[in-house]
Amino acid sequence: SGKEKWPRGDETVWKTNMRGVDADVGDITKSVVNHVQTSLARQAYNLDNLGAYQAAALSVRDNMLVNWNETQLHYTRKAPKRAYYLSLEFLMGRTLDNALLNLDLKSQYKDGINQLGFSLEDLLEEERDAALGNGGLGRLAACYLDSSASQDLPVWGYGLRYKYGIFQQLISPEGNQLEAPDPWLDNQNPWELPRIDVNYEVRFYGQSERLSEGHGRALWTGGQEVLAVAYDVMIPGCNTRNTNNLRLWESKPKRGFDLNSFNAGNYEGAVESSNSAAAITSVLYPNDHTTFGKELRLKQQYFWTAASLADIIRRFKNLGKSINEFPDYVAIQLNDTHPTLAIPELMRILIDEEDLDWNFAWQIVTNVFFFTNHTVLPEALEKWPVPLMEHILPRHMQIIYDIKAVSNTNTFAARIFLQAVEKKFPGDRERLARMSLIEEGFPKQVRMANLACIGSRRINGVAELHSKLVQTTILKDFVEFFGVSKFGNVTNGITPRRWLDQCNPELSKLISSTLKIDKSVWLKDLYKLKDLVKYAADKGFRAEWAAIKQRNKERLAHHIETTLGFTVNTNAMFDVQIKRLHEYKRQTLNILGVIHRYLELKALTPALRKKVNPKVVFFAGKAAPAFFKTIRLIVNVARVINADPETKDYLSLYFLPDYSVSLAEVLIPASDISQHISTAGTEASGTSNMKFCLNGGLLVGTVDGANIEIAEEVGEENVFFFGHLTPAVEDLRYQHMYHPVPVDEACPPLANVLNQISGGLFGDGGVYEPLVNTIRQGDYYLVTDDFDSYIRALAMVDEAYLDRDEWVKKSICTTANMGKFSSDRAIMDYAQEYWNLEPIPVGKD
Ligand code: CRA
Repeated sequence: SGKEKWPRGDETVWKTNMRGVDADVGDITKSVVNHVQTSLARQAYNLDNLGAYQAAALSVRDNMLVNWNETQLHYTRKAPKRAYYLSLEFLMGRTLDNALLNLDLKSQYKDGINQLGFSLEDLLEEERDAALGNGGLGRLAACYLDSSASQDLPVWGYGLRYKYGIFQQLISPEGNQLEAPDPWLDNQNPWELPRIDVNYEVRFYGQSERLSEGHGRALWTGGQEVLAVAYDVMIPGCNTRNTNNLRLWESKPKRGFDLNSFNAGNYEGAVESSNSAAAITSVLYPNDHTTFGKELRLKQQYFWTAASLADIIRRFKNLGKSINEFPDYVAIQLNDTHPTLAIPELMRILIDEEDLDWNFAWQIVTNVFFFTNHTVLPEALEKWPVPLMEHILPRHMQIIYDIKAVSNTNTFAARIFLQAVEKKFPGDRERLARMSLIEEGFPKQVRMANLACIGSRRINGVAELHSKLVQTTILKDFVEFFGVSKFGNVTNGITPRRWLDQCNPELSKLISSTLKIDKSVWLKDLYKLKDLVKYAADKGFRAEWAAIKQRNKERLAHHIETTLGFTVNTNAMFDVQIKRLHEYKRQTLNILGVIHRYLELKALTPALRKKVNPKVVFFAGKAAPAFFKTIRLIVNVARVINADPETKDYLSLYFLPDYSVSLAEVLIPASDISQHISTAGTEASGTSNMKFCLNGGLLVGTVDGANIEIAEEVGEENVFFFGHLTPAVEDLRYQHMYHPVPVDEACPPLANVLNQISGGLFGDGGVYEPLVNTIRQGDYYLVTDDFDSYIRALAMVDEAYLDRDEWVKKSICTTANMGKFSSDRAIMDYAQEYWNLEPIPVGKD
């Protein structure tokens, strides 16, 4: 078509019209009303909050789109190295408030929405959470996107557009968890841009025929082909025009339906294949720390990695570079082992489609990928049965066997193969078996962590202790083989935009006015909070600080009153544990502690009771079936103690159903104390611990995960540590196994609590026998061993809380020293130490 002139038509007409909504209120109301009339086809007289929210969201989206387009154009022109964050989960929560704050348009929209007769606060409540994740791993991915955009880094996320996110949790009156689907897209999602023009075909099943001897090309044909269609979600940076992209794939049938069946009158048969294609992205698996080896899950993983890689390669090819420069332009971060199939998939593309030599392809692959491990719990290490892999991905199974077994003496390639291991550790057969990509057994299984490890350039854990444990336990053999420099640590972080400015606006304002710097500065350089320390001595400042905490507690109480109908005592200390339920996180320890406190209160005289520090304990979190009983116990303990007239003013307990990002945003700023009480060595990092501390809540915790680094930063005197340390845990487990001591001897107060449960104080004791028995027998997570020290730590919390001045000082010093835990620091660490990425600010050159 020759040389076309771009833009077509009159360039100045284009240029003067290419802009977002102006920041003045008049322009904003005009744009919102315009969306009401045109995009929504509604009118002023029948507009409800939902409609007004949608129109406001579309108007804000217009603004983001201008920046988003400009950013993509800028990145294309500058052609920098880019990083791609592959995560099966992105727990984004709501977008409107975050977008308004990052774009610095909140006050203008507030006024504009007011002029139209609505309140922005109400509209914000209309938005449904994008809950495409289970917990920490998915929320971390969301924080990292915010930090990448805010620091002008050319990073895109790739994930799946699940039709149903994490299930909605309901709690029955008996205390059972009930699950309902989360049809989050039912109201339409103004934050996504369907890209019907961006789509790829992804193959499953079929046959793979080797075209040459050895490990050369193969031809993979037949089977099922499914279409991956892109949906883009804009990620606005804070105080910058850089707006990055999160690309989520939806599965669609390649052909709408089978015309032959349709013509033959078989209407159901005609849509069958289309249903199976659509099923791939229909639902997020609600598994946290477990794998269940489901065929559909494997299909999700491959569908997503194949589409993402095809897209990444297409973008790279547009640069006109040769394929051996791929690692100079592309870094791919594997968020846990879920995207590990990207490793054999890139091998397949390079060998079968680009016709590269095996070793050369492997060299490219091992320079592109980076792998983050998020847990050392064995039940979370992914393995796929070889027969299943062979069936669904026959070509990839060949490649995995090639990686495992290829006998090539090329020095680069050889060092990764079993022969090389054998050479380095001759005769060490057990080591060979441990390091193999294939675990022997019936059936044989592919070990995804080993594959991720062998195929990546660098590997990291998510907190100092965790990274050390990764290197000395699950990946020890690989450290000894590759050398320790391939392994690193990037301690997790959280975005202070959402987790301070957005969820705690009053505290944010107080910080800015006290430090006399604009929030856009300290929100992007969180170490600036350090200067707050000197105000801890200022009585007036402390009073303001405490008053904000009090108002946040009242905000939470109001939320609970309106949603659940309970009246919460806001004069009490608020003690919060919110996270997925899991045995290792020890919600049991917490609830047993609550019961212990209740029994102690009951034993006091009314006069003595009056001296007790009143406390309200909050729990929230979703559970897998194995942990339903813990919720049931919490709910039934709440039922009993909240109704006890003797004690209810001193101790009450709430289990808040359907924990979500949005609920966390109300709970976290309201906490006086929060609990992070995993058995030492089990919680890789934790990130809610950081959120509480950033909001001036103090921490009760074990010496585990990022708790340790938080204490290093804020000072151990401001943290309530308890429990056995990591090195003791193995020994204690060994003792339990070979020299068991009954709970009655090991810890009489705990035995008393367990007996009360079994005796029926909280309803039928038999219901709780399985739960109670995990502690009476085996006690793998050491509840008994840590109980006394836990109770003592809580007593110290009570004592510290009595001296309110000192408490507020601790609270201030905690917030002030949280600079390290900004996800900006974490993502910069990845950019510099792993990806080799530079910021590419838009509009600054
Ligand atoms: N559950 C860890 O357990 C960690 C996050 C993010 C987890 C947390 O301690 O903070 O990852 N691990 O790094 C995980 O998902 C598969 O492993 C988590 O979210």
